[in-house]
Amino acid sequence: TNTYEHILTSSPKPGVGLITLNRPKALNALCSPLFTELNDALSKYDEDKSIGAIIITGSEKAFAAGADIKEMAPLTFSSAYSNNFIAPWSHLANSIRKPVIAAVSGYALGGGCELALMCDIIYCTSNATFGQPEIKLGVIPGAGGSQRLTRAVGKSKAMELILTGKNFSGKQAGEWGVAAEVVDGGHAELLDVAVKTAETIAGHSRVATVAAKEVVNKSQELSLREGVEYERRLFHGLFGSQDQKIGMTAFAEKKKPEWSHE
Ligand code: CO8
Repeated sequence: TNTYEHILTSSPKPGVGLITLNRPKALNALCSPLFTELNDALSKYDEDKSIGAIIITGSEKAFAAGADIKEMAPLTFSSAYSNNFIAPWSHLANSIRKPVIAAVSGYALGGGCELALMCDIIYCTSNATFGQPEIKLGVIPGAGGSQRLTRAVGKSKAMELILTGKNFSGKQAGEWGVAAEVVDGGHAELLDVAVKTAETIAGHSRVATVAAKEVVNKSQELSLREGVEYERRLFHGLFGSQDQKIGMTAFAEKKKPEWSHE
């Protein structure tokens, strides 16, 4: 039901948009056409009023084995700089307002790891393989890895990972707080957990959900005092939504809220 070449889209449950990276011959290496499609699918789900949460996943073998090395190999500084190579990857982090869950099994290396780190919640299997191996290719992470991984695991571990290029396991990702949960089992079990969480999120008020994502993300950018003030302003703002009245009235009446998403 879609016209994409490198990704699949579906809705496994009401309110849930699932994007599956599907370039198996290259272990879902993130070539530019794949990213164009991913951005398009993300934008469509973000605009779709029936969708409340989005999942990005890959296959059992690979979430994504990185940016496409064969595409990058001949790049020059001038062309990378002039064409702002990799900049379109920021669409997910900068413009998508609904919550996005990464469900990672197999390889999440380089740009694949960075893609997962751009998502709001990461779930993985214990034998998922994360890493920033760019140093082994003579470059460095280019899609936010040095910043987001460092915020996720702290400076010393991030330095070690980025300077050695060594991988870390899904189990470690869980222990270090990179992943919210390490799911027992394989890709199917992982996807079940991701879909359940996405369903839970999609069952909440869309207005509140977008606000919640926005304020948590502000914690990564602002000082504590600015962040707390930002949160309070948005909290105040939500008293202007219909869903605040619906949610609090339903609680008092011991009913399930029927959100207007307004
Ligand atoms: N790009 C292009 N093709 C790839 C990539 C990739 N990242 N990863 C795998 N492939 C291809 C292989 O070339 C191979 O193709 P073919 O069959 O035509 O030879 C096919 O996928 C299957 O791969 P393997 O045969 O290598 O599979 P294995 O199971 O033996 O190994 C690995 C799996 C360990 C994942 C191995 O494929 C590998 O090491 N891949 C590269 C991992 C990597 O280095 N990723 C980081 C890339 S750099 C990056 O992401 C930078 C992101 C930010 C961009 C900033 C730029 C400025």
